[in-house]
Amino acid sequence: MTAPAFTHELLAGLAAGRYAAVRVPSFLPRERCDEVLGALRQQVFDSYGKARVDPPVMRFGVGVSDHMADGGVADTYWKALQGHHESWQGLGLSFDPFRTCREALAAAWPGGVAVGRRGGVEMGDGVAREPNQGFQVHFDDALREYDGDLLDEPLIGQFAFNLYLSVPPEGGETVLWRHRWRPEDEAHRLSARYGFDESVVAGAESIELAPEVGEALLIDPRFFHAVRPSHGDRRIALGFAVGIGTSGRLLTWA
Ligand SMILES: O=C(O)CCC(=O)C(=O)O
Ligand SMILES: [Fe+2]
Repeated sequence: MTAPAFTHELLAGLAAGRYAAVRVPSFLPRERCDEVLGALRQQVFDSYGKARVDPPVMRFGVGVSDHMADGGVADTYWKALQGHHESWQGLGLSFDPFRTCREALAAAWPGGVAVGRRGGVEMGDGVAREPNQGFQVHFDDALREYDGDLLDEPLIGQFAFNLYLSVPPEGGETVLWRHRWRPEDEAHRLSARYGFDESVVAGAESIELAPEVGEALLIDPRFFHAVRPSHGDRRIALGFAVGIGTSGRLLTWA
């Protein structure tokens, strides 16, 4: 579904499986995209843990996936988050882009939106990700990645939010398959990595989305998805995970 704004009906429809993806073109005005992108272009990006994320993906900010330990979250995450907030504040932006994104979701969701907490402490609010060589076929599901609940509040649904700031003239498509993880898919897992061989989605119906600058995209990341390699320019998106909590609130984390 492509729409001028996120609405309750669109988010509910995505959670229920009525829609594969919800896109809002021109979600962020061009001046604001340029402001964030201009600031990010001055920064040196880190890369995700190279053993797990190969081909490498660059990022600015801290994501919990690099700090998973024994089915939980390592102390290193909470320490790294301090640097994360300093780095983002250091960009000197005139607005908080993650807050802007949360507010747009809150306007579409009666229960409101908050940054999720674990052990009473706020999780990270989002990252800038740059998968120039693509993301392998994978799914994201906090219920499978962590023992018990990642957040203090259990989740009954999940979304992945992306806001595209720079897209390549060629490549960089997001591909989504009508296929959710099942045990036999493990045979297709690439060893020690987050991804799967593309044979895992063989025969499944798919949709390919070429992102545009300023567009926001919500998907249910429990469906297998991938990002194709980019050609000709950087592919930079702001992203965070969104859960539907049992209280009815949306809870974000990165
Ligand atoms: O960059 C994208 O379009 C999708 C990235 C992704 O894998 C996610 O948001 O879970
Ligand atoms: Fe993903």
